Parts: sequence; structure tokens; C-alpha cells
Amino acid sequence: MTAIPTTTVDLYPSRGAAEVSVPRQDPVLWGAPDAPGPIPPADLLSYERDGFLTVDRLITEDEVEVCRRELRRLTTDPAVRADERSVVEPESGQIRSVFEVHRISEVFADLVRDERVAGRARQILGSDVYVHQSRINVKPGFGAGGFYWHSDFETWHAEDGLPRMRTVSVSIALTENLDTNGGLMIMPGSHKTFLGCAGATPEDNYRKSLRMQEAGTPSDAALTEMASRYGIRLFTGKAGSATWFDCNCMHGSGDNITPFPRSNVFIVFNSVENTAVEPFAAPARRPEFIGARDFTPVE
Ligand code: 6CS
Ligand code: FE
Repeated sequence: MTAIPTTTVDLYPSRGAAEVSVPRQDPVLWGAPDAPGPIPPADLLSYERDGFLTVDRLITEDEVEVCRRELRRLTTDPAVRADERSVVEPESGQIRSVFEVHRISEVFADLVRDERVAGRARQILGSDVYVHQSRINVKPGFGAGGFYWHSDFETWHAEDGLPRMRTVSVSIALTENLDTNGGLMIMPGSHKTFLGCAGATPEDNYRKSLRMQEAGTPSDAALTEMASRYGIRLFTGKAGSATWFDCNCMHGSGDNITPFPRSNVFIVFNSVENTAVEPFAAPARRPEFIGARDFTPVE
């Protein structure tokens, strides 16, 4: 009896000939609202409604300083700069992001394991979690580029093979997020609609998309409709503050033309019940430093 290959149903078609919008078919909150953990029930409910949750002081100033020192060490190390995990700003040549910091840095590995971080992810996802992706974004001033509007899940489903929306990101500010230096913007409530984008995924898309995303970009019409329906929230906060947001929030950030860097550490937790399969809409998997294939739960 030959085993019938289990093909995972694609609930969220994307990267086809035309843009298509479908309702979310997954819970936002996979854990019970009164589940034990660092997030109080009222905050879990607002996370379910809005798709995001801010924490004013997730880590202390001293811990921020340790992370900032580590970010400087990584971004000035020629070996890290030469590594494929580093993405460089096209114009200035400065480092824009370094991926997989939870595996190349003990400081960020500790941060990932910290109950204030992994504990919140387990509470939201209702299971053990593993890191699908981590990165530090330096976003130096004087013109560092932003990220155009997109849903992370659209990319992580199409290109990394995450089947369901059981993934949560946290952006922890390592410098003050002002209303002028290219902060994160989210459309509140947009996580409940999945927008499948038009246009097939090119070969090795990540070589460009991590600088300037093209495949997986919503149309002006869709963005106009969503922004009119949901509004746009700009996140500001002191260093040490954090924004938790659902994988399917429509979000983006502007360029930073001020002299003030907007650096953050960005960690993506996926449920161990939602491990990556084959890409749903891409010719090949992305490298593991972008889309993890080690599903070991964060202890
Ligand atoms: O492609 C990705 O996985 C990354 N790109 C963006 C713009 N946000 C999510 C993620 O870090
Ligand atoms: Fe993103």
C-alpha cells in the first residue's frame, strides 16, 4: 500500500494572475483569553480585535544597552557584514538588517528564551513555539529605506510554506521610535482579511525583497480600501518598548531621513503545530536563515 502524499490544502492562495481577498480562516488568539501568562486577559482580547498589542517597557534600559552594544558589535564585524545573513542598504552600503540573530548571538538567544518574550508568544499561539525568523533592523538615519505595505504571512505562506495564521511577531525598540524616524505602521483590524497578491514569485526573490519588496505587494486599490476601512496606526515608543503583531497585519514603515536611527530587534514565533511545509507559491524554499527549518521549541 503506497502512502498517499498529504498535500496541505492552500487556504490562502496568492501570487496568481489576479489579486484576491479572502476572509481569515484561522483564529487570531489560539490560546484561551484567561490562559496563564504575562499578558492580562483584557490585552489578549484587544490583540484579537486589533491584531497588535503594545508593551511600554518589555525590557529594561540596562537590557536595551546590552542589546544595543550587541547590535553595534554585529554590525561592525566584517565577518558578519560579509555573511549572507546581512542585508546592506543599497545607497549607503550600511547594514540594514542582520538575520538569524537568535542563532549567532547569545544576547539575542537569551532574549528569545526570556519568559517576557517567549511566554507572551506561547500565550497568543496556545502552544509551544519556535523561531521562524529573527533579525535586527538598524534603520540608520539620513535616508534609510522603509518597507512598503505588506502582510508578512502572505510572504511566509507563499515563500516559506507556513500553512496557517498561527504566527506572531514582536518588534522590540532598541532606539526611541519617534513619529518622525520611520516607525512601524499597522492598519488595525486588517489581520482578519487575507489579501492574495498578483504576480508570480521570481526565482531567488529574497535577494531583492529584503531590500525592496515587489512580489507580495498589494495594489493601490486594495490599500486604499483597507486604509479607508481600518485606518493607520503609527507606533512610537521608548527604547525597550515592544509591539506584538499578528502575522497577517497589513503593515509597513517609512524611510528614516532624520539623524535618529530606528533600530529594533524583530522576532517571529511560529506555533510548533504550524511548521513550514513546501512553499505555497514560490519555485523553491528560501534559505533557512530567513525561513527556519529547525522546529525545535524555544525552551
Ligand atoms: O520577507 C520577510 O520574511 C521579511 N520581510 C518583511 C518586509 N517583513 C517580514 C520579514 O521580516
Ligand atoms: Fe514585515
